[in-house]
Amino acid sequence: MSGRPPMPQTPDEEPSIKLHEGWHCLHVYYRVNQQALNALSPEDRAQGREEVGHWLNPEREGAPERLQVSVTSGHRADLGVMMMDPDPLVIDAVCQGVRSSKLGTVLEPTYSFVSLTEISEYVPTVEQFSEKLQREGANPEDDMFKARVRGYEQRLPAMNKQRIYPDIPPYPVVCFYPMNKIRDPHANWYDLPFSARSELMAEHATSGIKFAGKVSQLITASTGLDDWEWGVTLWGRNPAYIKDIVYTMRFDKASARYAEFGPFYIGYVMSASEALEHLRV
Ligand code: 76R
Repeated sequence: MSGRPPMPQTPDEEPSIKLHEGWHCLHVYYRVNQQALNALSPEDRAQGREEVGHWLNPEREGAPERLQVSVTSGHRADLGVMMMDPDPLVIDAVCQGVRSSKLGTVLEPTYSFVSLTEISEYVPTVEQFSEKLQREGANPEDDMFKARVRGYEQRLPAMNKQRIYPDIPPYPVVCFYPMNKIRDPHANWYDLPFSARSELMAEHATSGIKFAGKVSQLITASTGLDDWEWGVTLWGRNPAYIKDIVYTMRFDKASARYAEFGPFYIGYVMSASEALEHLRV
């Protein structure tokens, strides 16, 4: 039994590639091919920069709802783009725009990750929040108890909106990695009852909240869409906080026992034109 009811589905619903709730999300990483860059005439290179600047401009008319560019450290990629939109083809159009530009041979995609925003089934409802306080010994007649429940009730809609229609925080560092919860015979997440998973996720959330104001996280779901179950996007006020939070969470049971991780991408946020300048394109 999961905590949240399934999304509304009606038998006469129109077929659509848009979601009932939430956004499509794509992380795509590019490497600069120096040979292809050397082969461009100065005119084509200038035109390519303009075209890519156009496609990767979040202010462009028709741009995805969210678009963030970063320069990636290490050999895996040079440039990262994260996009979110109700329409997956609006996101794909950016990829096709970059590919078909004069820089199309220069910017080689090296990695991508397809996912959807979601409200996790482990986000406590107001009732679950209130029950948890009572289990911890709070008295429901207390004014303090009532204030905490009311506070949660007031915060929850905005928190849920941020989970499915996220604003990107104004932090300079962005980290992305995919992850699974394992299904090993000795530790099978999917064999645990909801109550046990919920408890582990509550411990996980408590450890995450300690990084409020330093790290902001977005979990996007990818079962059926990509090779891993979730994408983890972390934005940091400083790269050290990214290291600290990921290390801290390794000790949470939900990660220590049940998580496995894919490749990590760490990048520094900038505009497309700043990124192309930095990459000497
Ligand atoms: O959304 C919420 O804030 C409610 C509590 C919460 C949920 C349900 C939460 C809090 N997370 C949730 C779900 Mn998380 N999270 C990760 C990673 O590196 C690792 O070990 C794990 C990668 C990080 C760094 C992180 C950070 N979280 C999830 C899920 C989905 C599970 C499912 O639905 O089955 C995954 C895969 C996952 C992984 N998490 C937080 C954080 C932080 C910083 C918080 C506190 C957020 C806050 O309230 O400020």
